[in-house]
Amino acid sequence: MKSMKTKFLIATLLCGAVLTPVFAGAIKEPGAAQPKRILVADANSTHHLNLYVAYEKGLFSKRGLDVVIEQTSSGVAAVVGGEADIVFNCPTGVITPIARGQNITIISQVKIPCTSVLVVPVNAPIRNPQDVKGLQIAGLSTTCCAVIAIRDALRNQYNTEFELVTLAPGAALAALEAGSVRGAILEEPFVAEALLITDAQGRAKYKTIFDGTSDANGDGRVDANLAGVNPPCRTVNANTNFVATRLDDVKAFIEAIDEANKIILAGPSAPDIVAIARKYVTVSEQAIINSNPKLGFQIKLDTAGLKGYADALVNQGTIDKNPGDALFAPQLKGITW
Ligand SMILES: [Ca+2]
Repeated sequence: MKSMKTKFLIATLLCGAVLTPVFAGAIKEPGAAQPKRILVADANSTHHLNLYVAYEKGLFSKRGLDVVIEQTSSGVAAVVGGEADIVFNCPTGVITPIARGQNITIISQVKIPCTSVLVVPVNAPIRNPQDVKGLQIAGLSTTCCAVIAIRDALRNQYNTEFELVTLAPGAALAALEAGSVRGAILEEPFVAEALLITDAQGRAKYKTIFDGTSDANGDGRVDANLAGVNPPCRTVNANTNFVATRLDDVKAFIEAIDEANKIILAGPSAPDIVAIARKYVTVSEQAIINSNPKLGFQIKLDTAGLKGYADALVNQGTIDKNPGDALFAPQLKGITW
């Protein structure tokens, strides 16, 4: 418990350290005459495709918003510090600063469900959840929603723990290929990318397990999804002062995202949508085509599911108390929750 807190603190400090130069040129001066500018701190992901579609198709600009998307891996810290206005992020990474009283709030869902699953070699000797005990498994971080959910389920339901090797998705795939990890918790489109990898005979090298659709032990029964049923994925999160002082712009931003959601859902693998995804994320075209239909974009917050993540963070000792409805911006009640 203590080590997790310490690790989080170190990560936060590191984020702060790399953050400054990224946003140094983008900090808005008080009273500067650009009331419609919204700075989004973003770490490229097809799970933020609605942001890119809204931007590329002019859905922000037609509402008079000047949205600027800055790439960074420390977007939550940027929003907490007020250097950026909005960040699309895994909710568990936002619940912690909210619980600590920092200046960030959840304003909208991005999508449901989380697409993260356990990917293993097709011949892996893993038939039941207990078989992952002690194995080295790659995952994004200890605060990734899927990693938390899967670890919680293994610990509580199967009295089993694996050894998490913290790796970004591309590195996790490489580690799987090198045989240095026995499995990886991946999300789309990296799951799709892994499933496209074949051996010299053209046979698939990897499969997904314990995902609610497959049967790892061959007993004829589909195995439960260790990450839960329809676990909520990313949320749109904003600086609390920004929401308080720019509510009309916040509402226009959410409206543009909602319009982008409808465009994507009407044709998730349409050529223009796939092209936008590939402009922001380095992944194969086929993986985008295969995975985009699994991305359930919606603005309505899964408040129960998100509060459930807060419970998991309390259980693992990351936060002291579940903020409950205080996770969500009160100004957006009746709109996104
Ligand atoms: Ca089974």
